[in-house]
Order: sequence, then C-alpha cells, then structure tokens
Amino acid sequence: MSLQRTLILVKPDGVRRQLVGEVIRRIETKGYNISELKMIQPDRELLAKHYAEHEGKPFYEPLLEFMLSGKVVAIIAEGHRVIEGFRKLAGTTDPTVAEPGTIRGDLACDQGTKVVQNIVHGSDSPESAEREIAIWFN
Ligand code: IDP
Ligand code: MG
Repeated sequence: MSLQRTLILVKPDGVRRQLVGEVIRRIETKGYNISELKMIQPDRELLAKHYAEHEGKPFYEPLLEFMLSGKVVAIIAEGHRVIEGFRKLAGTTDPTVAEPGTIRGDLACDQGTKVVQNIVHGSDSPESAEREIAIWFN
C-alpha cells in the first residue's frame, strides 16, 4: 500500500491538560512521520467545514462549542496505513470503553458533558484525510 497522510488534531481538552507531547510521542514512537504541525484557535467556520458530516446531530452544537473553547494542535502524519493505524492508537470514540493502551483509553474519561471529550481527532478514510488536510492547512 502506498504512503498515506492523515489529519490528527489534539483537541482543546488535550491541550489544556498538557497532553500535546504525549500524543506526539505516541505518533512518533509508533513510527509515523510528522510532516506538518501547528497550534491554532479554530473559528466556527473552519469547524463547521471539518464537522459537516455531523450537522443536525444532538451533539453537533456542543461539539462546536467544545472545539471553540481553546487552542487545537493540527498535525499531518505520514506513513503506510497511517489512517487506520492512528485510529487504532486513538481508540474508540467513547473514552469509557476505549481500550486501555490507546490515547482515549489511557488519557480520557467521561466528564458528564453533552459532547464526548476524547483528546484527539483522526481522519477516518483517505478521502476524509485529504478533505480535512485542505481545511486545516491552507
Ligand atoms: P471520531 O472522533 O471517533 O471519529 P465521530 O463519530 O466522527 O467520532 O464524532 C466526532 C466527535 O464528536 C467525537 O470525537 C466526539 O468528540 C463527539 N461525539 C461523537 N459521537 C458522540 C455522541 O454520541 N455523544 C457525544 N459526543 C459525540
Ligand atoms: Mg470522525
């Protein structure tokens, strides 16, 4: 399989809890290459594009509010099957049931909020990755 790129975000909860280094360490020690990295305060327009697939869902507004609540670290990581590989490193969406050993399983738990706060985002397909990279880097 050819080299892939994925978009990874350290969400505001991860930045607030000073877990940026821990997330980067897991990406790098797994063997993926970080090709771009920046810290930004996203605005609503950018987040609406990024989360367009979730518009209308009950957690959509809380999700945007949460993502607007602080700075985000945006990363492009490269590697063979990195999209699938980073999703495995991240663990499942709900941190309560995310496997120990994963970023979400080790570093997050349910905060009782309307939106799940789970430290990271990772693209879920090559199409999403290219779409999301264009949104966050350009
Ligand atoms: P993913 O981040 O694991 O790909 P998505 O389904 O794409 O999960 O959802 C985007 C984000 O929205 C999640 O990471 C999480 O923060 C939040 N979220 C997803 N589903 C729910 C839900 O059922 N309740 C509350 N928040 C959710
Ligand atoms: Mg997703």
